Amino acid sequence: MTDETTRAGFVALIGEPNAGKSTLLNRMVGAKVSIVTHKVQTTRARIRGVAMEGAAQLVFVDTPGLFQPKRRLDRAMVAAAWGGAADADIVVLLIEATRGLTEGVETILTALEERRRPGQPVLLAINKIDRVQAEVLLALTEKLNKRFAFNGTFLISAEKGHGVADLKADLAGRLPEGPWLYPEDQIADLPLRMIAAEVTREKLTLRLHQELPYQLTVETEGWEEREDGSVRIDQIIYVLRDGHKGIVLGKKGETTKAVGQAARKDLETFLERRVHLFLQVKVRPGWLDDAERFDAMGLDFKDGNS
Ligand SMILES: Nc1nc2c(ncn2[C@@H]2O[C@H](COP(=O)(O)OP(=O)(O)OP(=O)(O)O)[C@@H](O)[C@H]2O)c(=O)[nH]1
Ligand SMILES: [Mg+2]
Repeated sequence: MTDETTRAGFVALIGEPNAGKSTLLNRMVGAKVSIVTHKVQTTRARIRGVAMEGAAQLVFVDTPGLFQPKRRLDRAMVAAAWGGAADADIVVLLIEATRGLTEGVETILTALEERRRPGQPVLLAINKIDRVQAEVLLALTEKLNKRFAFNGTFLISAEKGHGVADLKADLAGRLPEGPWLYPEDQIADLPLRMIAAEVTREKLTLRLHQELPYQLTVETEGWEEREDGSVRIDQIIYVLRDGHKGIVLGKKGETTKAVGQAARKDLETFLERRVHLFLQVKVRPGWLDDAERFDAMGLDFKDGNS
């Protein structure tokens, strides 16, 4: 036992869609808590992951990407992201090294200048450094620090792990002193049913093309612990149109079948037990304007008001 002072607090990860926020959260936590795809707008709600660094407990808040919202769902997502930043002790802005200071980043920085609480640290994390030359990073670091008063800059690869330990240590040192917020062994603060639904949505997003992933949602309907230690999970995939249902099912149901298999595998790893996963596809034309669906996603329906 050491008598080191305990620290705890919230670290919000914000940035443009696809910047690598969820990848970073998973790496910090050491488990796959938040889903990751190569497509934009993968994360839809705030997802908390808990990591320890010595006597400090860091609660990372993954947020939906910040972009120009068009639909109700988009507006609710962006509101959830800014809400995450507002509540956080520290904000980390992730920027893609390959894209640099885009118009989208520019918009985020302007908003951040207005929203930042007095004294709230904002760190810059330039991500995906495995994909650019060192000179590019140097120039980008300078440019971004001229543009905004960051409290620190970190060059990282969330995927490969470069620079992540330094960032974590720095964050831990900035947290306020206080008791831990979660039990030491807890890694996520999201109902298992929701994590399970997210895993299936990840597999659907990876398999389906174009707009379809943005027009569906997954909900866990049933969760039954069985005597043999396995669990039966029933989920519904809501789509907007009949045509979408056909695509999600695929020929002879082969798409849903493949999605179910991939999701089950991940869930078995996460839950450390056998999983029986049953997927059903339902057409619900108005789900994108249905308050209940937003609740299930962990979003505030009213935030979507234009
Ligand atoms: N090369 C490389 N790719 C990365 C790195 N970090 C993340 N990625 C990839 O970038 C893509 C987006 O990652 P996500 O973690 O889903 O990004 P996000 O910011 O959470 O995206 P949204 O949830 O849509 O806002 C995925 O294909 C990741 O594998 C990195 O350090 N290097
Ligand atoms: Mg994400």
